[in-house]
Amino acid sequence: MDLKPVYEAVINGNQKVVGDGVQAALDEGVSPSEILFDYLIPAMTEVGERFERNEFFVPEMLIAARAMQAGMALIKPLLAETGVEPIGRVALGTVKGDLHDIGKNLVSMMMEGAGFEVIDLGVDTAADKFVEAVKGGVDVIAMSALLTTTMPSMKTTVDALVEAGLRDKVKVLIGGAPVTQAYCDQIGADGYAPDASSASRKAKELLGV
Ligand code: B1M
Repeated sequence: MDLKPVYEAVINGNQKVVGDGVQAALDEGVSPSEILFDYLIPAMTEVGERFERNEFFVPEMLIAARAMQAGMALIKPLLAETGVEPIGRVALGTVKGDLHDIGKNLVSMMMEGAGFEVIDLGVDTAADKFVEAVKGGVDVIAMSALLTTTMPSMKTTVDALVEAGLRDKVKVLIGGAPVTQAYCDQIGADGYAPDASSASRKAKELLGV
């Protein structure tokens, strides 16, 4: 079955074509993992690359991510049944004191689009919540901050991981408008990404997947 229209529809943000196309493919017996790994994920990868080339902007990326979710909603329960493993588990949150979540949600969508399982800890996420997530078995802690006043919470989390003896069990990825590579180096995080698309790429790089 030709699923190129589904691929194109994710890029163009056409939720209905994605939903109908994925359902038709499933009805014809195409495997959920083939739909995910050969069409949905490559389409979101293309969206990310267009964003990085300044051909797409935040609205296009949001619309594409929503279209992808229409397909994901149909295949996710089936993937769980067939035991397809995610490429990694990420606990993502906006840091303590910070309520901005638009960028974080974009990061979540791009990471899911890349094949990660994302545990969204929400906004105003204190260090102990991240520590608990690591105890629960995530591979990456991903923190977003939009305020210069909340950036220090990232260091608080890194310090809390050290204190809990868990620092070497997890990769720490940070981002958000005021965050920089220099800040990442300063607080001992593992990686910094300037935007949602590069965040999923960086997470893959950190895990070597
Ligand atoms: Co706020 N706010 N805000 N705000 N707000 C900013 C951030 C600000 C720059 C506006 C300004 O003054 N020019 C300023 C921060 C100044 C500073 O600290 N340097 C500011 C302020 C001061 C405040 C309040 C303190 C205002 C007040 O109450 N006096 C207050 C704080 C509330 C709190 O958090 N405790 C506040 C409140 C709010 C609203 C609630 C009204 C609303 C948030 C709604 C929401 O998120 N649900 C809001 C908004 C919308 C903004 C602006 C206008 C837009 C932010 C946004 O969503 N951008 C913003 C000004 C601006 O940016 N023009 C502003 C779009 C989003 C896609 O970009 O989040 O940067 P962004 O995410 C990017 C990258 O940063 C990156 O990927 C995304 C794109 O690909 N990224 C990551 C983000 N997280 C990442 C994590 C990663 C990797 C990449 O790895 C883990």
